Amino acid sequence: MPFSKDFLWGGATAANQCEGGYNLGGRGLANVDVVPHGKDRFPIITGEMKHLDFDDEHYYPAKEAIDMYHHWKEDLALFAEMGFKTYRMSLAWTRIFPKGDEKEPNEEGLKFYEEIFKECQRLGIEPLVTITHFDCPIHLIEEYGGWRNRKMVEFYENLARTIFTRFKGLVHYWLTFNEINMLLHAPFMGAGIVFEEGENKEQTKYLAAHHELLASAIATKIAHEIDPENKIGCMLAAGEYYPFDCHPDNVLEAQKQNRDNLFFIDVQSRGKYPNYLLKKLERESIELPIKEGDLEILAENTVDFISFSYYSSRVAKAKDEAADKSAGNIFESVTNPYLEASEWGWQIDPKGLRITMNTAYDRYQKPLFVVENGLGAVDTPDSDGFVADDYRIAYLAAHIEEMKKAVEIDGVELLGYTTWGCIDLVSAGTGEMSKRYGFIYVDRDDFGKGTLKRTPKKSFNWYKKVIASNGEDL
Ligand code: P53
Repeated sequence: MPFSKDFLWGGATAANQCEGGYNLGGRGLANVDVVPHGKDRFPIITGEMKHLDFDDEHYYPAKEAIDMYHHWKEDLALFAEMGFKTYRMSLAWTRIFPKGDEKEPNEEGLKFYEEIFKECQRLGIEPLVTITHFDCPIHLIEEYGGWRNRKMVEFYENLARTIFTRFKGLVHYWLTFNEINMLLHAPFMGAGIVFEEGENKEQTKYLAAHHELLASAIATKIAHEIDPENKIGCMLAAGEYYPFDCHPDNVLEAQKQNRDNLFFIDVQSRGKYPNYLLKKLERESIELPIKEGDLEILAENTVDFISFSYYSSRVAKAKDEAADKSAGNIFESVTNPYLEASEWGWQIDPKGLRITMNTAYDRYQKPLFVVENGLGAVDTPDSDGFVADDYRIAYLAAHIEEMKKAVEIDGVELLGYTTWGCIDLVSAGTGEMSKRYGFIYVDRDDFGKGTLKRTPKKSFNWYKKVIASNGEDL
């Protein structure tokens, strides 16, 4: 049997994409709340368009999302029915620190999560908690400029200490930043950054990167001090870059593009900036804001495990002006002619998961955790409201099959697997509800209409069987 008996099967969500209740329980406003659905979304999430409040012209899907704020008990019960061993979720920073720079936390926010964790404990579900999943308090953006400011490290430290103390014994698995490399591609989501005119954007991104890496290391230190049983992971938007072909220029280009993402977790896992990155920054006259003591903190507080999301592999080509680009993703990639694509143009490559796992394990020699994987698709319920999502089952089964090979044949250490959007939720990239990932259908459309009723899809029973058989019955 490839998977150990305590293998953590489950599903994953993020607060801003499912919770809603944006103005309830003393919660403050965050970047993720003010990101609308529609054509302005992209310029906003990439920090190119300043938009820090609501207006009447746009629809804001995160405000209510799927209203898990009021449905969490019912949703956890459904996860338990599938046999989840773990549930990956994130905390909304602004529920706990509404503005972000307060000294004392908002008790109502802490209480909200405490109840969820207690219910998880009762159901035998181990929470896997992302401390920040693309969220940053608006006040910290307006007042301090987001993660370009070193003060953010202190605010994050306060958040981390608060939650590790309060949730001691209830939570043991933590991720510091969701898809930390996303800050290079969507800096408003990844780091609360809105670019100013004439600003050196690359410089700003690496400034933010150093601050997040430092904050991540400090959080790791505190987590271990407060409870030696805490396990802390880094989190990467992964997906190996393949060379377009065997032309050495393309092989070199693929290596370069892989490094642009991997450098973050090189730091988090090995404890130092890799030389290839330092050389690149030197060439581009970009400075890292390293202060005395920073490098020691990074070196002494590396993560316990490596987690990542995997949706697709990517392709790199040295001279790619004329190349056919694969659509619909924040990450640019040349189209892979051997692969099919989802309705949103994300190419489907189960073997790429095995390849990505092997690269990560070879490089870090630490246990891995696949914390996101899934198919965003249009689901059409029949007259009874039932969705026969055989396409989703096929996608997941093929990926689990390859994951199994990585463990059984290649000997990769793997802690668990959580599918993305185990219940339908708002898409991070597009703000749509119609891009669905769940085992559970939620009656809500792209414009906020619907009853919010939850209905298990065909994949619900399928995943239940997968978990019950520990991955044997696919
Ligand atoms: P959506 C792009 C590429 C890889 C991962 O994405 C990404 C994105 C963002 O579009 O994000 C992760 O909802 C992220 C989740 C997100 C999920 O992938 O655009 O951690 O928040 O929902 C899927 O289809």
